[in-house]
Amino acid sequence: MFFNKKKVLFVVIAFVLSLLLVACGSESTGGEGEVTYNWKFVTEEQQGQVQYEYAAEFAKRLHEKSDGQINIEVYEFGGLGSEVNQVELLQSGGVEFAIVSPGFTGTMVSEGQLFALHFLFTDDMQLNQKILDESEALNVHLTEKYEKFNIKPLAYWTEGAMQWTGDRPLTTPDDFVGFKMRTQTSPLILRSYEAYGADPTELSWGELYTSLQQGVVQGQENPIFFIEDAKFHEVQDYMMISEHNIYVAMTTVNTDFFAGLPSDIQELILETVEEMRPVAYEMQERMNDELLGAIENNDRHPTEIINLTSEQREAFREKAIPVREFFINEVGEDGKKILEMLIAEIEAAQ
Ligand code: 6CS
Repeated sequence: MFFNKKKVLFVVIAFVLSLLLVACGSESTGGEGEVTYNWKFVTEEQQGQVQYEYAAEFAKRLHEKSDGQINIEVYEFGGLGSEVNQVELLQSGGVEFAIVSPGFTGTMVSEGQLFALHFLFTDDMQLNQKILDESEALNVHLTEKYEKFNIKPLAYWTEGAMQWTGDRPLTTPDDFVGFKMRTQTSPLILRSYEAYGADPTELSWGELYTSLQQGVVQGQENPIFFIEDAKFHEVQDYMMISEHNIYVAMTTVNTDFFAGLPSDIQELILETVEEMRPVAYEMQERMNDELLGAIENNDRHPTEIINLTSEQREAFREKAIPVREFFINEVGEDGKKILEMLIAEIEAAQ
């Protein structure tokens, strides 16, 4: 009962905030006739984490390039509701820009769920980023699917390889049998864990620390920087270097808003998106490296780090491959074509 009241309050606050934000977003004309733009950029992460730092750098560059004409306020996760609420805000124009994880759009853009497929990308992160940058399957065909929902992905980029944490070692698919795994909001992510025999539960990351601490869920997946910065390792005994997937984030803009901008302003935005590709890659690489060290050296909350062997990863891969068939059957012909094209692109890149 208490939980329900809290949830209702949360939704009401998010709704009121979104109305205020819609009212605030503006374009104004200064004394000498110059237009200034005031936009909002919401992220799913907090200060110091990759998405927030990306958005802050993006805002700074656009402000400088436009000689102060473009002002972007960056919002960290927490103030504007859950990750799913943030996607809704982007669609309605309550914010102009957002970093969105496809894992929170699975019930809307079903084709975007392909990022939930384990062992789809390669083990070479730099190559994976190149594929994300250049893929026609993603940058043309998947992008079209998002645009139907008023979301324009401007770039797909990685926040690093995904690792598992748990209250027990997870080294074989059998270890997942009955395991209460936290996931993002996407039917295919759930299916990927059911393929190992797990019992997955969708949750916002805002509730994850407490849920792990209280045993509501027993484990989760994320890049190392996020595990450390969100302190999940404090309430988990094991971290498996599983690299079963890559974490993909999308830089997105409201489609109608972008289409209504003058072409020179659109160009500035697109140019900045391009500049941010290597910046984002370096940011995640540095944070993942540094924070692995922080987990290793944390004596107060020791975490056993288990590197899965290639044989162990292969056992998971065998269980994960049939989930591709499930994706094809559930998502339909366009999703099948996008996935097949992406697989061909990944093979060609290797
Ligand atoms: O686990 C999650 O849901 C969160 N993980 C990352 C790396 N970024 C934001 C997201 O919501």
